[in-house]
Amino acid sequence: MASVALGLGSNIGDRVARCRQALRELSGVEAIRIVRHSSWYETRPVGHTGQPDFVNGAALLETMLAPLRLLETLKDVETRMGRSVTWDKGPREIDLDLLLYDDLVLGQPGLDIPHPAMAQRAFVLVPLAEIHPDLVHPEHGRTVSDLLDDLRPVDHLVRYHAAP
Ligand code: PH2
Ligand code: MG
Ligand code: MG
Repeated sequence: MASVALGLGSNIGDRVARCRQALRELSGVEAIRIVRHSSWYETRPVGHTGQPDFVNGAALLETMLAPLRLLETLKDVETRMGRSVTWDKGPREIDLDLLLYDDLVLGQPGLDIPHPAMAQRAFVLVPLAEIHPDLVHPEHGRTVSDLLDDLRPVDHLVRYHAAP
């Protein structure tokens, strides 16, 4: 059984409903258990700023699926939920990102674990710190809470409030 941190995001349509729906879909998968999830945070887009605000959250899962199988399952749910192709890092109905998988460090085409740049993204770290502040990033050897503290003075790009 592996412990997984998942990042969720949406910036098209009813964003909170889509994130909740994604968790329902995942909990319907036999080999996945949702342990807990964060509040939903409204965040300004990072990167391509000319797109709608996101709702972001994080969840902890337990799974019997190997990393690549889990990735396929996440893609399946994204597709089933009608994710359309816009442009790279552009607006999306739902984005399910595999952030951490136990303490695995893996780099292969199409799958990097830990998720690249998660340590620099407050829209990932704030929700993750809410549900598991002591989780250790295996490359940085630092907890989510410490990574977030490192980020705070420089990150002015994202604003947060727990979405209703
Ligand atoms: N995802 C991106 C690019 N930019 N910005 C915010 N606030 N939230 C996201 O989930 C996000 C983003 C690409 O996956
Ligand atoms: Mg993403
Ligand atoms: Mg993604």
